[in-house]
Amino acid sequence: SDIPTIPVLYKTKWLTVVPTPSRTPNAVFNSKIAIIRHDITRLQVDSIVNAANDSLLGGGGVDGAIHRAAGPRLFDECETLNGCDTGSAKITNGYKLPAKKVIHAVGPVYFREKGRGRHEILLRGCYRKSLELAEQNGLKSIAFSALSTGVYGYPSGEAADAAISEVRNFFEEGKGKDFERVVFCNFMEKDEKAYQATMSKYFPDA
Ligand code: AR6
Repeated sequence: SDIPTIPVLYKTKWLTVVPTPSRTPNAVFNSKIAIIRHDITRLQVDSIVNAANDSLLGGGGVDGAIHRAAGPRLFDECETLNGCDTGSAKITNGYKLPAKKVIHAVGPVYFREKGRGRHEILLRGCYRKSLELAEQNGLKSIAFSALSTGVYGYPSGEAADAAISEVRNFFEEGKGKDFERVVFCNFMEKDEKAYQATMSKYFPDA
């Protein structure tokens, strides 16, 4: 496996919170958002978001890592779901993972959907549906993998912009009031940098 084994960290230690802003409306959201670089399978949160494909039957990348860490009962549950549309998500148990639930989101294949002008709508749909599922299931923390930015070829910067702004929109609509933490969990330094560069645009520090 190319995935290093990293021990579960204490919640207070793995969080990197962006600096507290001075404007009140942002301060409300600011403490709820975090960017980290870590193996998502090691996070002790209510839900992690998998970058799945429309079969929901596993694959490589973060999907493979999640299935390996969760054990075979995750595959058994996924088999009952009849796949999932691109731009949407479905929820399962977490089994052997430290996370309680897995939200399996199907991001767009960048170059295929860009040609149809749908790449961003579909990626935003994944974030939106995942947030809705977490809220509907009473989950208070959600950690997203960087959906579509691996083999599906979505550029990190563009993906970070869609992801972070969709979370901000969700909060602006008065949703997710019970959320304690929304985490963007990156694996590669380039993705972490893209998220850090984009965060202040939607969760400003000013
Ligand atoms: N923890 C967190 N992030 C990870 C991990 C990990 N353990 N491993 C990889 N990443 P990808 P996609 C990051 O390719 O582009 C699968 O075969 C990785 O660095 O996993 O949405 C599915 O079954 C990247 O930033 O997903 C689908 O067929 C991000 O996870 C297809 O790949 C997503 O990369 C989905 O492609």
